[in-house]
Amino acid sequence: MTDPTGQRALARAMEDTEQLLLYYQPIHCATSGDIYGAEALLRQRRQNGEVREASIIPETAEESDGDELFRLDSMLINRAYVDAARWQEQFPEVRLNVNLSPRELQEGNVIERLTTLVASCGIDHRKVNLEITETSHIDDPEETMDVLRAIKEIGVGLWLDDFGMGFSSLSHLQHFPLDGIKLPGGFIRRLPEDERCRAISRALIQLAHDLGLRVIAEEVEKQDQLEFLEEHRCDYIQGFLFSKPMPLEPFQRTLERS
Ligand code: G
Ligand code: MN
Repeated sequence: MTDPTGQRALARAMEDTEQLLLYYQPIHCATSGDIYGAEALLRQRRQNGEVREASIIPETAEESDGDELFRLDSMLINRAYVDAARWQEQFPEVRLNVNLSPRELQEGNVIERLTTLVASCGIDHRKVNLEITETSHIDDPEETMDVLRAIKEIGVGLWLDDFGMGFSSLSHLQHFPLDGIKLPGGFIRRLPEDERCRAISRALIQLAHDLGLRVIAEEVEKQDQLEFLEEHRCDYIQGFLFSKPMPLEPFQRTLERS
């Protein structure tokens, strides 16, 4: 359902460059603790100056017509690429993880747009991972597969976000040309005490590895969660235990210190 008030707020926010911000949350290698990359996360500055998650904006954008969503996605991916080009001058191996709206796979000309971005900021496609959340918009008709294959061909990494929640499908693991999956906070939160969360996390890590994929655990907050994930050979860790999302400059300082 469309929400005209939300859409107006989104349109206003997109015009005001101070209002929508990108924060970066480090993703650490589970074995060495080194920074593997960072996920670009959308934040919104409220009228009182406070910076918070921009929760209504992505939803509003998902519900609005394609153009608005693509404009928002383009703007954010564009900014993230420019930021990553800056840190990669000094730390070329530190990846950028960006979230791509799954609607782009069906309606947007993603490849052209990614290629244009690369030409404008000089970042290497192989240093970028696209995170895609499976929503009702993802099907696996040939069209989506063709786009995913083309994305892989230019060298960009493909990850399924929040795997196991919502519209996740094992057939996507079977057919999509993926590099990895992200284990959602919904399973991590109750580790290690909850038996079902233990079983699900363990099985998903094992399944991913058997398929030759890697795993990033999200929202890791506690030492005993980290220990469980290490024990089960999870590849990468993201979450407050290591660090909160932060603006570009503190992220660069974090890289310099690491
Ligand atoms: O798109 P994705 O599902 O990856 O978004 C992750 C969200 O989770 C971000 O909005 C981020 O601020 C939030 N987040 C990141 N780390 C933690 C954490 O350790 N705990 C909690 N509760 N939230 C987190
Ligand atoms: Mn994500």
